[in-house]
Amino acid sequence: MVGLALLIGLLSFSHIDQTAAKDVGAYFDTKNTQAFEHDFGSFPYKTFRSSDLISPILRRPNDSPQCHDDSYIFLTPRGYQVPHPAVTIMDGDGELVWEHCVDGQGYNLKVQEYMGQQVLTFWVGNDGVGGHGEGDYYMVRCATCLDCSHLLTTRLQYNSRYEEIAKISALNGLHADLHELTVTPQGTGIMTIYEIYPITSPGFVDDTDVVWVWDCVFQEIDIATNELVFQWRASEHHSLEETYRKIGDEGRVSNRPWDWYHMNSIQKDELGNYLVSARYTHTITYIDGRTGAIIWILGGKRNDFNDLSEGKSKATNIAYQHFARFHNLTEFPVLLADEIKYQPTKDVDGVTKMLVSAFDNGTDNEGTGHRPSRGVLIEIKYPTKGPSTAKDAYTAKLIREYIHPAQFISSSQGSMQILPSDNGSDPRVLLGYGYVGVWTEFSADGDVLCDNRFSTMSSWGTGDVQSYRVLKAPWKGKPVWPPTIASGDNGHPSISVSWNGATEVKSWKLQQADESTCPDEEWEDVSVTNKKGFETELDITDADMRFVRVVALDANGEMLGITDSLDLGWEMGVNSVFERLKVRASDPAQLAMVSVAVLALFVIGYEGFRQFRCWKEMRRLGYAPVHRHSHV
Ligand SMILES: *[C@@H]1O[C@H](CO)[C@@H](O)[C@H](O)[C@H]1NC(C)=O
Ligand SMILES: *[C@@H]1O[C@H](CO)[C@@H](O)[C@H](O)[C@H]1NC(C)=O
Ligand SMILES: CC(=O)N[C@H]1CO[C@H](CO)[C@@H](O)[C@@H]1O
Repeated sequence: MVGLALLIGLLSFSHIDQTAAKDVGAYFDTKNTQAFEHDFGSFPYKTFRSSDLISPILRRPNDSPQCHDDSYIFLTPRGYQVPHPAVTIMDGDGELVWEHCVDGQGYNLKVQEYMGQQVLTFWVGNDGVGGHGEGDYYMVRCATCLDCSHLLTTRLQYNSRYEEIAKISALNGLHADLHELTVTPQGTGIMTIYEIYPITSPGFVDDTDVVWVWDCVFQEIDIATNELVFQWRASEHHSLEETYRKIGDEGRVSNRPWDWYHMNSIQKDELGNYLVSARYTHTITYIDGRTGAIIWILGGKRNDFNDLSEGKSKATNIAYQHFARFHNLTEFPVLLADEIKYQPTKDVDGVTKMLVSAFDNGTDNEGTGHRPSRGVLIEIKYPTKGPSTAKDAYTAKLIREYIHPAQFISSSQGSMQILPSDNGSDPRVLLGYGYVGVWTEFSADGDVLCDNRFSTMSSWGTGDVQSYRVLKAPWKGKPVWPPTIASGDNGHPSISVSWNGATEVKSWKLQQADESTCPDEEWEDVSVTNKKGFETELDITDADMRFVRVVALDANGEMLGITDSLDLGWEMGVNSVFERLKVRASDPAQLAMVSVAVLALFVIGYEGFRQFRCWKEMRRLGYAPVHRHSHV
């Protein structure tokens, strides 16, 4: 894997100038398609003055007001041309909100609810172990915590606001994989795990009795107590014959395991059962939460569903799919209005009807077909109480497929999220294209509403710029660290201010003082500027004292945080003193006082300088120690 990456790196060395990521500078016009596609490598990005973070630049060939709600975008840009992998939040305008650079690779940034609180979770670790990862999940809280006493357990360090509250690791000596961590309302976390595992299967390949596989396990862990609640192992329920991935020369020895299943998503439903997606068996499997037994399988060689889809596109031919999720029919009140009339609830007369969504069919090295990647919305019907042999007891029907107009194939990763509507209309559908640095929002009917590209078209399919998933959610971030400032000069003196992670800042108030250590009441207000993007530039023409700082204000004008003070230099300080002298000098008495003060200062200064010279001379001559010894 690493070797391959190196090889690709070497091969692409000759044209590295075109593909390398480049800074677009402070005044890039994001509507300049030509420049975006050709002038800044495959990952055009922006740098800042007040922060050393970098922000992806978005090109948006389609943009509709419908996508602009109060939600934020959660992604994890990485790839051969991304300068450093980072978990990233952007706002609806494509402006950076939070970026956290990780040590290793970062995947799977999500907003989840833990113990009634909105938290961020993401994975950090080594993803170079064969298409999956070995690492840990981190949980970070952002909003102000009202009652956190329940988090004060030994394993959860109590911390507020963008600080780690839990590190969630796999148990039994295993490592958490990057594909999934689902936090449940019961305070458990369910994660994917890959383990090298011997499977006794004489004659399966060559003359060996044992096939070494990357087996897939999921563990459900109580986050507060770190106890294992449930564990499930793929090879105990699916057979090796179900895979579509050829064994090649793998599987004979333990250090060359065969990646036969490749679990990539898990959801637990309100009945306590699990929905699991696996790439190489092309299966979405519904699993009994008590026994681990398979209830049904959608797709793959053991598919239980009779495909009722009309037309060429089918429901049960999913392949290499990701991010399988259940939905109630009522989530699509308009699209499924007729269905809902007959099936207003999930179960009617012992028959369950649900929707399953998934990001479907990226190619793979050995893939042959070239159907474009798509999001699928599938309606399934199955007997609520378990196995039935009745005809059409299990049916599946493709309700909608969502295909990007560029019809590209994302050969790995990807996500499909249903964005709930709060006004009775159908939800929107968000596809993150994984291996291709694009995310797109569709209407429920399949029309593209907004297309967001953080990589150039020429880099699609190269792995230069990727994000495992791209998700959208409301979020409130109130960092514990202060906002930061830096000075600069773009023709006129200015300072820039930003606050990594803060979502509630509406404006910035510039203040000034003669001393950096002034108590708060001695800082004078200079001006207020509305926040504009990640970094806002403040004009300081009106500032005339030596030190400035910036106060972050929320929509009500309440203070959220203050930067450190910035020294504009002694020149500004002297100017400011002279300004004041000029004003006061109009009064003869004050003029006399000031003159005396200046004279006194001069005398003290001169005396100090003389003393200093004496001391230095003494040291040079070696007299100083005598003075010290005289006390003995
Ligand atoms: C609901 O809100 C969306 C925008 O988010 C808008 O396009 C749609 O027309 C609204 N529908 C109704 C029924 O108000
Ligand atoms: C579907 O609706 C039921 C209530 O009828 C609810 O308990 C369940 O969580 C919903 N499922 C999903 C996937 O939203
Ligand atoms: C590119 C790719 O993975 N194509 C597959 C998509 O799914 C169809 C149906 O299962 C396969 O035939 C293709 O090979």
